[in-house]
Amino acid sequence: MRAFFHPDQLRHAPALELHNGGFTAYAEVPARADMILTAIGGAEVPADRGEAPILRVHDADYCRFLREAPALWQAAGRAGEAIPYAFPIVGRRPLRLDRIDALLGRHGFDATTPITAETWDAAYASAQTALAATQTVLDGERVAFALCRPPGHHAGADYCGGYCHLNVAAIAAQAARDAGRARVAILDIDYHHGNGTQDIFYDRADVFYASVHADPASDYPFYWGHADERGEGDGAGTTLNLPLPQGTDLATFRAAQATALDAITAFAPDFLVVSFGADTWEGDPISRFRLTTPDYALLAADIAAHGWPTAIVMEGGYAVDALGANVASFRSGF
Ligand code: OKS
Ligand code: ZN
Repeated sequence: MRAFFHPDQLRHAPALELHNGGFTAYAEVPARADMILTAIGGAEVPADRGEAPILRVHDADYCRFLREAPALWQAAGRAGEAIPYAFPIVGRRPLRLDRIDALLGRHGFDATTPITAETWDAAYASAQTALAATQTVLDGERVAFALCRPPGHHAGADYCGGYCHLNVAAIAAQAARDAGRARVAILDIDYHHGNGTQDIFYDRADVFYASVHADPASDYPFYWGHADERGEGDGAGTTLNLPLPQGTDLATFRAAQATALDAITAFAPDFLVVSFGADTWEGDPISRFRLTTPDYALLAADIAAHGWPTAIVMEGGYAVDALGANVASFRSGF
């Protein structure tokens, strides 16, 4: 299976995140990518397809914000990485916002996703990696792997959060649509709900979003991912959320994934994007499912059995020493 990765993706490396009332070491570290690269024997550098496919998903103002926030932060006299602290909880009126702190709260939904001077370039490269894998599959390969980091599924059209800035799965799905694939499905099997991906396609009938994840009653991102969120307008019925309790093991996870695959089968996609997170692993430091390394090959084989042309994009997974083996196991199942 061809794999893609750009070295610029390593440049996003915040030191700290605000979590549980204090600063802790940032969990989404560049070493995650190094471990995966070593385990899978390297990856190809993606071509640069420019900003246009990113702007098919994200607002231009938001992309400008990601590029300019570090300089505005510095101009305000701040050291370190840009982190929000005030959020527009009552609606988001189209106010003209100049103050960096207002912009950070407007375009972010948590304090755990710092923006550094390197963030835009790394997120841009991560998006190019997703686009390269997508193009490989559009050109006829059965499956391809995008070693995306920073990850993407918490990022919406105009907001970041959950270590995500550009929604690589959504960018891949939209690129497949723009290449003429009429019906695209996204299967999200990261531990966390992909709220950004859901939001981006919530009112669209042409992109189906199915997610298996930890119940938002107990886990981040808390405000999305409940079973009653099913899409709206033209997209009514094209969102499927399957929340599961902490402690979930292979049997329960596999059954939920089968339910998602049945729904995707009924949708009859001509392209699939898999948002793959290895934070469902039993030893993940921030998650509470109990999948084992060999389980990933079984889950992947269940997906592969459907035969859909598939681009896999990497999302979470924070047990750095186990990450390479878990990704290798998932790839082997295809
Ligand atoms: C920990 C709380 C934030 C969790 C972010 C989850 C990132 C992830 N500071 N999403 O799939 O893995
Ligand atoms: Zn996750």
